Amino acid sequence: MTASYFADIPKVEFKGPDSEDPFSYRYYDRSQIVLGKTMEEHLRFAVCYWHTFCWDGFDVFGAGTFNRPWHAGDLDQAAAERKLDEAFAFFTRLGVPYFCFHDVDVMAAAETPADHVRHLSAIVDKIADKMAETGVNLLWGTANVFSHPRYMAGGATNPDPDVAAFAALQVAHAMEATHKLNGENYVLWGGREGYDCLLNTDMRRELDQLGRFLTMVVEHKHKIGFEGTILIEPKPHEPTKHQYDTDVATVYGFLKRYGLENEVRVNIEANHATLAGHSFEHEIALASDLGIFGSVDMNRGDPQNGWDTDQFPNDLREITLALYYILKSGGFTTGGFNFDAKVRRQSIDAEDLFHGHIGAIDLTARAFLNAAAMLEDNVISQFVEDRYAGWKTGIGAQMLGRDASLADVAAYAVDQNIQPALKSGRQEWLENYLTRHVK
Ligand code: XUL
Ligand code: CO
Repeated sequence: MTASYFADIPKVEFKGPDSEDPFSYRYYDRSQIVLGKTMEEHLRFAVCYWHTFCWDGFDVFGAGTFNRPWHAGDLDQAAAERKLDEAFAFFTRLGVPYFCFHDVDVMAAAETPADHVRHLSAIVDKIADKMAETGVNLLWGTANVFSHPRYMAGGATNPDPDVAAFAALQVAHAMEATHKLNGENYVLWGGREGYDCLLNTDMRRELDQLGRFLTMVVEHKHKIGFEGTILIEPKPHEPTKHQYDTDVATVYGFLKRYGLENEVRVNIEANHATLAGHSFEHEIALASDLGIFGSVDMNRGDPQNGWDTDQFPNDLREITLALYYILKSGGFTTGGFNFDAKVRRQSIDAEDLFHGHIGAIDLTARAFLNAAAMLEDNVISQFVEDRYAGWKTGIGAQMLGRDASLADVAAYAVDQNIQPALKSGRQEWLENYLTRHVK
């Protein structure tokens, strides 16, 4: 057995905020108790397989730059196993409790349906052994129904039902693999479920195909006894011009239309939120208000670029706000923080993969501590509570309780000769409060 690609990297341990060691955590102390639970239990960090172990650094203008040993040659079972060994060497050195994968990330390449099933099942047994050996668990599994050329016009929304059938095969088997590996969630990201050109697209039909497909996925989950959460990951575009699962609000409307709002939640990705023209915290807060908050893909975009750059997060203020709304909603249940992030194409060394993850883990832990302090002193919640206090009694309560019609409310306004007083929204004061907590 050859030495691990990561052999020179030490196990990353917590050494406190003053540590000068780049391979240490300064804030992520997994056993520290905060708000009644350990940091590890709150944050539930996961490494994604695809960016870290599958991508070789290629971009649309140039070939791969990384030269990882497991990328040499065909992606057969031996290469898939080498990649698996290295992935678990990475997870354990980093000290994360979870990982996430797409079917095709982990298995030997397959072209036919029968080979797909065989190759996936061959690697799932090996993954199970690795998980048992290391104690690293599966946060979520998913199927890649967007990369293969057959999916160029979509998976479930394809004009050709045989392509949808191939997608069904992949999703059924990826969900069964997730179930077998005790995964806590199953994710659906519809990268090509959308359109490039409206002129060749029957949108009504495609939405019905997608609704039916998702219903079958939910039925299959119950049939096989998978108790994890099904998550849709919204994104507005890229690779398609328009993606149907645009953002949290759109996904909620879609789920309601097909009667699935109690069955499916969302996996919110920071860079997808910003591509949709929202802040990361907006998407989190809305999902939690709608009762569909599930999990998070951590990363960031580039403010000057209009695509999904999937960089590791490094903005403490942004992530503190995200953590605040996650904690306010009660925190994760089956979800967690998956780093759907990749090092830059010039960051070619093994250690670069560590720097990316260590920085992001520490940033998230630090943001979590900030957010926990904000939650404990209750200033924002109290301010918001007071701001809407009028709705608890009088005409506000009558409107909400449906005791008053529009005409009743109009009559009240005249009878009482109401003169609503202007009240400051205190935005700057609240922003200053947040700034004080970003530390
Ligand atoms: C693509 C993306 C995916 C999903 C899983 O933008 O985020 O990697 O997270 O398919
Ligand atoms: Co993602």
